[in-house]
Amino acid sequence: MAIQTVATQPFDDQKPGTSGLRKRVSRFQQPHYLENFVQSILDVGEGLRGGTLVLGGDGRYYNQTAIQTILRMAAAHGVGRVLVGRDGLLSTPAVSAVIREHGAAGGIVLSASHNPGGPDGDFGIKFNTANGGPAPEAVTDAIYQRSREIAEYRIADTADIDLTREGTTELEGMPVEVIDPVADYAALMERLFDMDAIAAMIADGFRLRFDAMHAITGPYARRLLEERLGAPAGSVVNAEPLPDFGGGHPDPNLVHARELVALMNGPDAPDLGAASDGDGDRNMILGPRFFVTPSDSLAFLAANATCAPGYAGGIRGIARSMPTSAAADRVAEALGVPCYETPTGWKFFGNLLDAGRVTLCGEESFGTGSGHVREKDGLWAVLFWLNILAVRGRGVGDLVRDHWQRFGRNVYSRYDYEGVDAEAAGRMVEGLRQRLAELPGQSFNGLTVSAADDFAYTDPVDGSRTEHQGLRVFFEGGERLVFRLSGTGTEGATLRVYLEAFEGNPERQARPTAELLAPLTAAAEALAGIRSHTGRAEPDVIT
Ligand code: VG1
Ligand code: CO
Repeated sequence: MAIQTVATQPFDDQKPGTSGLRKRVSRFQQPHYLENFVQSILDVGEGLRGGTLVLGGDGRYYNQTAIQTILRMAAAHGVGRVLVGRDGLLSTPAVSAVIREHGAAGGIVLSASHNPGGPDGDFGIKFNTANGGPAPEAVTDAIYQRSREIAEYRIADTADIDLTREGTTELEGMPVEVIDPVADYAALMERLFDMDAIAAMIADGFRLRFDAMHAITGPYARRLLEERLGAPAGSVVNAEPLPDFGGGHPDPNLVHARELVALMNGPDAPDLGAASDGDGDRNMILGPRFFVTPSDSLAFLAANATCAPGYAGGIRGIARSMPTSAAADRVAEALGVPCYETPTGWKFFGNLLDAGRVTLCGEESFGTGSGHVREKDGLWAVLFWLNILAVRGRGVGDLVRDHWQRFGRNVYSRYDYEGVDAEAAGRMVEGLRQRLAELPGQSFNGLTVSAADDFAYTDPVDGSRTEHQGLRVFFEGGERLVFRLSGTGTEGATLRVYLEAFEGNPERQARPTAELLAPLTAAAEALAGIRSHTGRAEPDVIT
């Protein structure tokens, strides 16, 4: 047997964050770094020995090297078989779909998602369990513990496997099946949406633009939007996955999806604009001169879910991450279904979905999804929107404005201060945490605090407890501020400030977000002293 046992020493920084382990490529390239973490996953993941492992990534730099290493280690570990996407590609939602469709014990996704790629960019590894979802905290904690004590790993000493062609090869007795990365996912979408109605709308002249940002969703969007639904060639742009995402930042927001935003704000805007991120789980939805906030998108999909065949029977409930606006809560209340508030990160939705308590989930960070997989799903959200537009026959902006009239508008913005000094950011958040108890009754820029806390969550299904998930400050007028530090960055700290106010007056609802939030923005500065702590006058990204 060509299995080698290699002596190694633990690294002390292999603690997974909000979504997997993310580091600079150069860190992953250090001898044994990748192998240590992969061995820790293999040791902790249940049912992998003798079971099926799904493997793929977003095509970023180091994807190809890492895939070959993981295949060799899986063989050495005694994994039963590996399903790997052709060319080593699989989007995050596709990994989830394949795990579920093929009864796999788990999956490994190679991606740092919305973080930039390339030799000087970031790389990442996520582990998903048998339900298709991100490993819950108990599992990621166990992986981290394992990484702290690892002394050796095992790897097959074999040549690279050809991943360019579909079919099965053996690696030290372990079958490696190279699969079409799109097929299972596309079949799932066919079951959920009225593709013929969408195709008819497109044939009728409805125009769309999908920006894949040179990341993983290109092949999926081409297959579904252009080939299946008949959108003209060129409707999907930047469709070729590139190792460095063409030098861009594969984050579908108003700053990084610049070209798309300019098109949608211009005179010849198509009817729908959309973009997705590095690994295909995020989505941004735009109408002509209209940006749909992800929080509103979740609420809108919930209110209109029965338009799509896959949700014709209605939804069981909604879950949203804490920083996400309460727009979805209003819809849940109107529908008479529960709405859960979870910590940031998709891993907290898995139990609620598995228990059948919710159908739709969402985050303010351009993430929406449902029980069809256990991940957020960018292209799914776009198809859902298209299905609703096909049924309702009106424009994006009109429909959202109608939604606000009916439910009121949760005016919302997120400010990101990226790459700030980690100690300064930590001091700011810690200082605020110390003051939480004394805030109620105090006023900032004329807004009086009604309550403040450090968000903690007890999972209603398994009782697990998660603490310190963001500082919440509520005001008497219904406004809310949230402060938290990102768990996905790799350089310094990213401070996120989430601002939310409620506007029930239809006359004022269409006013610009920044104008409606101006008093709260000033209150945030007065309360937290963001400028003096971070040295930043303005955030890097406003969503
Ligand atoms: C961010 C988002 C969070 C999302 C996570 C992973 O985390 O805020 O909502 O689940 O990224 O998304 P953080 O800790 O940086 O705020 V993805 O598409 O980058 O895997
Ligand atoms: Co992502």
